[in-house]
Formats: sequence, structure tokens, C-alpha cells
Amino acid sequence: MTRATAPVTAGLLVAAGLIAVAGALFVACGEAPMRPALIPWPVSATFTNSARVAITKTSAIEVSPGQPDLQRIAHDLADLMRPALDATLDIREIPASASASAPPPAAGVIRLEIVAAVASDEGYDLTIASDTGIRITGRTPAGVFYGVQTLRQLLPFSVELRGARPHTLTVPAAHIVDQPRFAWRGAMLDVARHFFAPADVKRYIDLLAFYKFNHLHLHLSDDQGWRIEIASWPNLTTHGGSTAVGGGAGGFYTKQDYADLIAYARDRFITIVPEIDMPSHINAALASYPELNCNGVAPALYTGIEVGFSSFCVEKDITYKFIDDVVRELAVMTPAPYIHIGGDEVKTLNAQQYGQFVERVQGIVQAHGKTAIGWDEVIHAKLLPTTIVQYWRPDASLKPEPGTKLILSPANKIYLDMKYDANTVLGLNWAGNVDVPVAYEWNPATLLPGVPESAILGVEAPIWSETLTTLSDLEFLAFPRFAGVAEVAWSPQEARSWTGFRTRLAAQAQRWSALGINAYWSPKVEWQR
Ligand code: TNX
Repeated sequence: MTRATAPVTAGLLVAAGLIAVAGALFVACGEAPMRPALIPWPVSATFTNSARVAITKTSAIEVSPGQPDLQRIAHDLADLMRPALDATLDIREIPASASASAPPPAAGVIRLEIVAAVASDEGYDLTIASDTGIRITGRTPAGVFYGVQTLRQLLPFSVELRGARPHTLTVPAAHIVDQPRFAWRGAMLDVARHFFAPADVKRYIDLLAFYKFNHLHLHLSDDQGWRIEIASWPNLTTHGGSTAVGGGAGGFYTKQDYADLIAYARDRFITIVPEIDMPSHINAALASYPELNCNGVAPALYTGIEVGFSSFCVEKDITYKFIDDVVRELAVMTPAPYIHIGGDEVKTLNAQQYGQFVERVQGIVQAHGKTAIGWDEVIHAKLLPTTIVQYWRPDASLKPEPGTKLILSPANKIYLDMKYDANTVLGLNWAGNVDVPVAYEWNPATLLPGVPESAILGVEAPIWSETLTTLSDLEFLAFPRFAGVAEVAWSPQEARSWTGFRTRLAAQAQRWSALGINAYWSPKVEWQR
């Protein structure tokens, strides 16, 4: 039986301006010592029993000099703590004498520091001690950022309350050394079936960052809507973006909206990956330009949820002129190296037509300096060695060429648009129900026979939006499964178990409530509320 203890606030010692108090918000696992409910669980974590270190109004944040990313992370951390502390912590550069030999910070200081010796690009080292303060080191600003996300989870959930009564914040004395298992920790959002406004996408980005995800794949076009401005083909958005599943108003991102989203994501170390799904899932474009159709006639806009019926006219030259224009504009808008070309669920082309189309389009993507990603059907084409394959069909037996990199999105495990159980109103169930343990209890390294861990770039959880219209619908499907996927992608396999995870998940409930997340309170988890 597992439980969370109530916070105990007996002051034990006052050392150099810091107060260590007895434990708060820990979970006990059987006979194991109490430990904080971190998700994703780190590679190594040692907690000095029950000692706590305080952050007060007079604490300060020190950052390595000449690091604008660290300055921004420090400001965001100070903003997070402002309501609880009723103060904005000072931010200053690490004193020059200290940065040379890197002695520990003084008590009361939170130090964010770039240190070349940290083991991996996204790794970090977090030390919390009553005499030497809080120190987060990373080889890169991304590593420091992930260390700050861990610190955020070590803080009491009350730090998330925007109208908190001022109080001292304490964190457990700890030493954590951490780095991710996979380089690609992704989420996909379908903004085509229903459109999600930039503010909603930013909220999703915030939640992704909190759980150390680093890629957001935006499904920007489908039969029901085209959601990204392309200046050379303006009807795509004025007409093709004008509706959605069920006949609602639709919407699209202007280039400015999109640039803002990329910058917002970048500040949280998240790469946005744009997808234009083709040659099928393309009715919105066909409806916008008659000349893209084999018969020269534009079909009506589509607001149902069937798949596979539409296709580019693969024999027409204008199809490739169109794709070249779209990819060229997208490549300019996209600092990241990837453009996703879809390739799924094509029901109206033969194998030869499909293969030739994929090969030509991956060449266009390459000509514009980007790497193509395709849904797993593209494996039937002759792929460039750099093209990335995104596995999704549970019954597909993939035999990728040696060296092909895969992103794993098994629909029967991490399609977060699947219903949790038969009573879930939102979502689909073509891949079965996906309750919380299903999304958590699998090992990417053994999912596909013959595909070793070294071929796996990472894991990505899609949310398709046929049945979702609002941010609150999206949160309901994402939480709590999203936290499980975060741990699958980040934590070492041997550190993971459903029973341990379930307990840590339960301890996150107050945090989600404080953040106003519309989570699904799965009966599979014993929530502490
Ligand atoms: C399959 S996954 C699709 C999508 C649907 C989704 C619904 C994939 C590559 N294609 O078109 O939205 O199922 O779960």
C-alpha cells in the first residue's frame, strides 16, 4: 500500500540563513524510504533523509555569464515562485572567481550553471544542500532547463497557485544526476480535424516542457482543414482552412502566428515539426485548387471523419510544383531540420504510384535542406538513408533497412485519442482502449522484433482531434497518460514499474489541479486529493 504524507513543518535547524524542515509531499513505496514523486523518474536520485532547504525572499538566482537562455530560465523560475514568496528573486551572474573553479554556491542561492563535464547534451546534475544552496548544472541550457523542471516538481504544489498566500518554499536535500533515454520525446497535435488557437498550443507546449518533452509535431493539414498560411497558394487557408470536423469555423496560423509558436516552443527547448499529410488526407487542398485534381474539378470541403478517400493527382506536374512551393515556404518557416510528409492511409493509389510519389516528395524535402519523416507506410518506398519512419500501426510488421531511424507511436499504446475505457465519451477506439497502464507499461526496445534500441530515435504520443474541440477536451485525453509517455521516453527502463509510477502519478494530482488541468481521474490510480 502506498500513501503520501501530509506536509510536516517542524523547523529543525537554521544554518547560514537556510531552514531544513521535515519532509513534505513524499511518497513511501512499501518499505522503501520516502522519496519525492518525480515524473519522469531520474537516472539517479539520492535524498538526504527528511532534510529540507528553504527558498526565501532573500534567496537569489545566479547564472553563468553570457548565457541569455539561462537568464530567461532564471526569470521564468523567479516568476513561478513570485506569488508564493511575495517577492521577485534577484538574478545575477555567477561571480567571476567562482565560475573559474566552480566552488559551490553560497547558502540561499539557486545557481544555474553551464558545465562542460555534464555527461549528455540534455542531462543535468541537481544538488540541494542546506549549506551550499541549490545548484543545477548542464552541458547545455536545455539540460539546465530540465534540471529546473525537476526542481519545480520538488517544490510544494502550492508554488503553482497564482493566488497563493505568501509562504516559505522548501525542497528536499538531494543529489540528482539525470539524462534522457531517448533523444526524441514527442507529442503530436492534430490541428487539422479541429483547429487549436495559438494560445491553446502554447498551453500544451507549457505542459510538454514540464514533463521534459522536446518535440511537438503539428499535423497541419488533412481532409478537413489546411492550417498554415502558404503565400504562393492563398486559397489553402482562406478556403481550405475555413471549416473543421462537424462543420465548425476552422482557422489557420498566419506565418506570424507560426513564428511566435516556434519561438515560444524554442524557449522551452521544444522543436516544432510541421506535417503536411500527403498524398492522401489532402481534400482541403484539392477543394481549394481545382487544377490539383485529375479531373480539374474541386471537390467540396469535407467535415466528416472518414480517411483514405482523397489523393493528389500523382501523374500531374502541377502536383509537384505545388508540393515544391509548400515545402519551400515551410522550410523557410522551420528552423528545425524536419518536415513530415505524412504518407498514411492511402486507399486510391497502387503500390507503384505510392512509392514513386513518396520518393519524389522526400527528394523535394531534401532539396530544401530538410529531412523527411513519414508514417510507417513510407517504408514501402525506396527511402533516403536519412528519412525517418514513424511507426504507428499496431499490426504493421516493419523490417526497416539497417540504419533507418524510427519514431515509435504505437496506436494501441500511446494514441492518446483512444478512449480510456468503454465509458469514455471523448476519443476513438479503433486501436482498442488505452487506459493509463497501457500507455505506460511497454518497452520501446522490445516493441518491434528485430528493431534494436539503437534504431529508435524516440517516442511520440499523437492526439488526433476528430472528437475534440476544446483545450479542456485535449487535456482530458492527455492527462494522465501524457505523464506516462514522458517517463517511457525519458527514464531508464529498469527504473520503471507501474506500481511505483501509479503512486507518483497520484501525488501529481494537486499540481494538476493547481494548474487547472482537466485531467481524467482514472480509477486505475489511487488519487490523493
Ligand atoms: C489514423 S495515425 C490516422 C489518422 C486518424 C487516427 C485516429 C495516422 C497516421 N492516421 O488519420 O486521425 O487514426 O486515431
